[in-house]
Amino acid sequence: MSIPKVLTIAGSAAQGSAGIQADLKTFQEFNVYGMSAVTAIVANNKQTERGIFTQPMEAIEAQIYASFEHVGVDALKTGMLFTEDIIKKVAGLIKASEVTNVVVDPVMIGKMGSQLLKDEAIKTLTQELVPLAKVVTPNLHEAARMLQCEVPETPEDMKVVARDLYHLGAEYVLVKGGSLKGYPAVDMLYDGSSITELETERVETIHTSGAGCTYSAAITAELANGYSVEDAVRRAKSFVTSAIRHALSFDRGIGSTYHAAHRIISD
Ligand code: PXL
Repeated sequence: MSIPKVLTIAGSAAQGSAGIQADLKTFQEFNVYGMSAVTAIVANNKQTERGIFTQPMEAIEAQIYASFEHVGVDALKTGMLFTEDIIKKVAGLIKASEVTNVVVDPVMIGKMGSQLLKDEAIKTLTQELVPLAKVVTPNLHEAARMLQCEVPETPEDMKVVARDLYHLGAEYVLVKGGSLKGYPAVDMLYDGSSITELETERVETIHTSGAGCTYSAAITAELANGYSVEDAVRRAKSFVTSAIRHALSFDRGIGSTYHAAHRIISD
């Protein structure tokens, strides 16, 4: 038998809630075959001095080739890429691959405050990678950094940034309003002609680690499963909303979105 094949090119989040770990858990829930290329390992802790370990370029490239050569890729997403050099390498490999189901999650800062993209790399991300995307999925802070503008504070501001981001060359822009204070959890999907507003109730929780990774991984999986971008985004939002509503707490700090929530718990 055969199921759709999906690759994530992202960081490994050792604590399990975000990055590659969130992506693979999400892929499993959507019944797609998950593969990974680890760009960096994020393992912040109090015992060792360093917590972020960029992988050698040769290793990143080898992982991507391995997934293409052994399996094939119907859809892929990018997450934490960290440096200009990695972005350039990944963009070159995506271009050469002819994969069109490409989701770019412009990951910049982790929920615990780790810097996951170097400041000087934002320009390379917007100029070289975003134009290859079918969907780019910034949160409010990332959208503002990409456009060098103020962080959107209202749904109307979000529509403006969605339209501005479209000029960077992605086919669809999804601006995520998860951190929009005083409003429901509203996201704006723009396809170059119309804006679709996707709204769910705001879940009051601090345990949202991995929400962005999970959302973009779910979109990627559903594109591989043959859904249109709009349907893939709607289905992914419903999935991530359940994962946030039933988030896992570890009795210390920010807990994790729960990837099996939609399957285990009926709302
Ligand atoms: O949630 C953003 C994110 C993405 N990728 C990796 C991370 C994190 C947050 O910690 O560690 C690898």
